[in-house]
Amino acid sequence: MMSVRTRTIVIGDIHGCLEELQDLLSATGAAPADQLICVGDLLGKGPDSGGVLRWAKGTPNLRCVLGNHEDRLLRAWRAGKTPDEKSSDTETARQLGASFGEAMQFVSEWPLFIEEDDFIVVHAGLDPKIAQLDRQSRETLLTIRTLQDGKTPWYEEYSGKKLVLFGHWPRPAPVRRTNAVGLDTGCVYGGSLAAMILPERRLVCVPARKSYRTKKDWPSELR
Ligand SMILES: [Mn+2]
Repeated sequence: MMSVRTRTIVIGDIHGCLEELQDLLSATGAAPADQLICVGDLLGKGPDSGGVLRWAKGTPNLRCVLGNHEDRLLRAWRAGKTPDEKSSDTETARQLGASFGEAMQFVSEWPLFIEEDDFIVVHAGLDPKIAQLDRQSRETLLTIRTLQDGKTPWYEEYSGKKLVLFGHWPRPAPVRRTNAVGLDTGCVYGGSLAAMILPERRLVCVPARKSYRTKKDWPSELR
């Protein structure tokens, strides 16, 4: 009998792009036997955060790490406020509608990282000077892009053996290094939605149907 090895499909920042998510699941041939992991920022900025959240809740083979957008929504929810810090959060809450509280309850269970024998999934990245994952600060895990010089990407100094899969920093193409893979390819800005299939490390990207943000909101990396 042939042994069937479980695949893990790690998915980049979805930001409410439900149609592209469905395209990506088709392109990867995702099946219930696969383990799915999202790098966080499933919600916010994009067209259908409610639909993406319903998909997440209804997908038992999925795990998610927390993204900074979910974290900001959670903080507002815990403070008993409708998010108003940024207009895109207000729009996200509107898309979630009556299920906002239920959504936040669900998201509040997401961890800051997932560590397996041969990989780590985290939203933004790691401080390369700190070897232990559980000693990384919440702020770092959710938001790091560069080191303190403001220009060196954190992963250029990361020397760990374990592969880190991350999102948070939209780029025209995935960041692909021996021990770090960046999967935010700016779908919500009209780029693409990326996934990496493990253990073979195959990248799959599907193009965005359109840009869901006006050009003035685009990060400089995508202009
Ligand atoms: Mn992010």
